[in-house]
Amino acid sequence: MGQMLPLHRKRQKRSSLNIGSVSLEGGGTRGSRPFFLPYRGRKMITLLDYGAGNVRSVINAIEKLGETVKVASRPEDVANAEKLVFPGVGSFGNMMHILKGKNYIDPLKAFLDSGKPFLGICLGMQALFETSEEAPGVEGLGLFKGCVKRFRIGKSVPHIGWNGINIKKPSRILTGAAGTEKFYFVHSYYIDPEETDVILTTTDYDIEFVSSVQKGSITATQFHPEKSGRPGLELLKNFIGTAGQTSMPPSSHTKTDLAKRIIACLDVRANDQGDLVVTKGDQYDVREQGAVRNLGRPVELAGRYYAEGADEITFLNITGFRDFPLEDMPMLQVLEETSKTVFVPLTIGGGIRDYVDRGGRKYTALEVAAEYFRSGADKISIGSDAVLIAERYLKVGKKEGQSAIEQISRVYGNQAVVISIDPRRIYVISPEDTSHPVVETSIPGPDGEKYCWYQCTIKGGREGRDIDATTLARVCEELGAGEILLNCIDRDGTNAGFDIELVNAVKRAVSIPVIASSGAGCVEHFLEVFEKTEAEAALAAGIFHRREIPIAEVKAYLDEQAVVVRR
Ligand code: 1PR
Repeated sequence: MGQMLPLHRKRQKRSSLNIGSVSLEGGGTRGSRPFFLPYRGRKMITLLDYGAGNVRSVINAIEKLGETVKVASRPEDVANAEKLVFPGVGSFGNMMHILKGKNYIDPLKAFLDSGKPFLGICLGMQALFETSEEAPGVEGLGLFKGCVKRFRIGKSVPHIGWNGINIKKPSRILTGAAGTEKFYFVHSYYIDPEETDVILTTTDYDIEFVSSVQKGSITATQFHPEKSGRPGLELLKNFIGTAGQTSMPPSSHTKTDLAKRIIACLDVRANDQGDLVVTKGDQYDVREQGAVRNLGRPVELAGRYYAEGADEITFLNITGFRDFPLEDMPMLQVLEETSKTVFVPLTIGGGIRDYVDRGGRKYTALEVAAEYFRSGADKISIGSDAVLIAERYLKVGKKEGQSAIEQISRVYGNQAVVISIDPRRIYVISPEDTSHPVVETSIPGPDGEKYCWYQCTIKGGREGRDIDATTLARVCEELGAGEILLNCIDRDGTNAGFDIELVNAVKRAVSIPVIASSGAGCVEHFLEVFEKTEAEAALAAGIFHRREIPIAEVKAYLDEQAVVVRR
């Protein structure tokens, strides 16, 4: 677990596909003012990477601010650091196990005692506490008294998305902040400090939990500044620099709300000319007059959506089910390039499963995922393989611990594993006509059928399987998935609105967040999905690619209708 997988050392071959060049300032400018000027003469930032996740984004964010990052590869690097950033990823037990195994514990404790600047992010903050419910019996660094607890709340867990902060004391790290910004969170556990004077901010998600702490030169946040767009980069800038006084931002929430996320999705594949393009299907058919629809270049489009306010960007390699994603690596390049300039979460899907290459070398899904995380992905999404995994689980009747879902979630955490479901409606006259759970539908079938079940498909909708979407979602949650990306073949590309009945059926089956996808055609469709379902996010592709409705307009409309969004 958490081992440095050998694959990345072998990555020399670059893609022969043209991914398009980029020069992006997405999110990096407001008006004409470039807000990230290089910080000269600063002390180099040391980043502790214990090899279990996406630290690329933190490095990219710091480099975007003009600073140089040295990645600690030995305990001495931590001991000699001037400023240390510790982005934790994965699980508490795994993290402490690796830190111990690599002899980082003592130098880390010494650094924390030294009075030199330290920034812990997410698990890197939880590590500072004594214990965690995530790994009973495993000792944390114990700098702060208190423990890390699991959310036991009436809302979906993990807590994923953009939420605000209630600021509890003055600090330098929030210099320049208005106090009303939202930051990106993704976690199932939260800290419970015994000493209340260390609390810098709290956040509300059914309960009020501590979302950052500060003591002397030590700052640590549950949210991810490197994934929080402009306010996150401002916070990192304050950590890196020395400017700014200890002060309170002009305003602060008294109670915060998790925003409904608007996600832009880029279905990516090679066209007949060998260019990697963003395409878009109508009910998964991406060809128009025989040619693959070309709606733009992946990196450029991702940059545009970041600048326009997308809360998250999803790339789906739609031919991943038949190609080996690591043989020719265009998607890895797309991720690497995108994550240099796009500071919101990136999800990548397509082809995440075990492989045997032409030379007979075996690759596990975990290795494929590891390569994506190293290239800048925050979450991976599993489509076809999840269906086969669930079918096997139902057949065997127990967890075997070997599936892609189990392996990847064990190393990278549940929140990093998204299940992309591609269902289509199968109409029946009565519930007795099928063994699958049915929905009584307000949209009758072609022969007036009043019931339907949602059949899962694999290979981009080409093959229907004998399992329904609600069962798939439930089983995948049990195996360790942290989120569901719920497509709908019937609605994909139709502009007819989300399939509300489908979203409700799946949402009822799971306690993890659900992203409603497919069919968005106007701003009212986003309102409908948030009013009529409990979906945490809505994803769209066609309307954004074709510039029919900008993301900002969707958000402005939702805001007017009192739906909480990040603006
Ligand atoms: O099966 O693990 O290799 O993953 C393949 C992934 O590629 C799956 O997540 C699957 O959903 C996706 N995929 C495969 N073939 C297609 C296709 O279109 N031919 N795209 C495809 C799925 C659906 C959505 C789309 C929304 C919103 N795309 O992601 O973006 O439906 O569209 P809209 O707003 O225009 O209606 P694996």
